[in-house]
Amino acid sequence: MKGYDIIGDIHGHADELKSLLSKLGYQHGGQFYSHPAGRRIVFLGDWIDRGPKIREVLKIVRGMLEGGEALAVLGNHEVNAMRFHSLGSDGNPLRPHTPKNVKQHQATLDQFPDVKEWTEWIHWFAGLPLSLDLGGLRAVHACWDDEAIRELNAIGRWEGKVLECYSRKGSREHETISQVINGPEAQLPEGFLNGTADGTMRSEIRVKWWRDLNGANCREAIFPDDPKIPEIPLGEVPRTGFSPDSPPTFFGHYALKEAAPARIAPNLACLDYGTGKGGFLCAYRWDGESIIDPGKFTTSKQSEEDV
Ligand SMILES: [Mn+2]
Repeated sequence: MKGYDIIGDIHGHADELKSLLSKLGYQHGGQFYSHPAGRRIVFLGDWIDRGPKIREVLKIVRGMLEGGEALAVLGNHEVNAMRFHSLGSDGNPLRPHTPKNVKQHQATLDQFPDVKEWTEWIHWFAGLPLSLDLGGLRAVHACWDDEAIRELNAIGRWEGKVLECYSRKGSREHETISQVINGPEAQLPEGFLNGTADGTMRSEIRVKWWRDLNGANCREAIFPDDPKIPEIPLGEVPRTGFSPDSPPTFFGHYALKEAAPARIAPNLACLDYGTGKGGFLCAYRWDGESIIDPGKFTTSKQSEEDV
């Protein structure tokens, strides 16, 4: 079996991506990166926004996909971009151009002043999946939920009104797609707010969707861990659907702050260590094992800090 190297959120950090690819043994053959032993990359989405070299990241990812050297799932940032640049039946953008939404997308808007070029990238996003089940290995941007993944297959890609339906909270499309690309969230009780990494205050928390959250309090449920969150009961327990006997499952999205990568469970690892937020890019080198090996993470960090 040929191995896969799974890479977490990149957010426009092409230099870190190139350094990670070369550490993993990939070489640029003129058109795209490939591995001499036939290994392939699985990209976990969130290639755009924030960083300085978004076009270069997209070209590397797309080149490898089109060359057959990689597979990929979309992240919430790509899906948000599709909505930002699409109009609904009422003539308004599916993702409203509020100051908060513009700010989140600003680096991409600045780096792609040519609407025609950007529209072409959006069309490319629309052809990519939201989850991958390769048998011995699964990949998703934020959350693996067996039922949501089944439902995704029934909903299909973005043909017809899927993107517009997804933009309506409460719709079947929103419940399903958001579960997979944003992950489940829980409401904090009245009066509590949660300060996120980008400085906004939210009344929701992201949760540990791989465990049974019945009976858990907010401190136990929140992911990543945050000692500032009080040990108050979870209001409504968010929907989850990760089987403990799943094959190795990899996700990104959560911008972990740990200094070194680690698995969450023998069959589960998050590969987003906050590139561009003071963190680093992270990959896992998978060779068919059913137990994630803590020694097989590779990062974009310089050698003395290597794991
Ligand atoms: Mn994300």
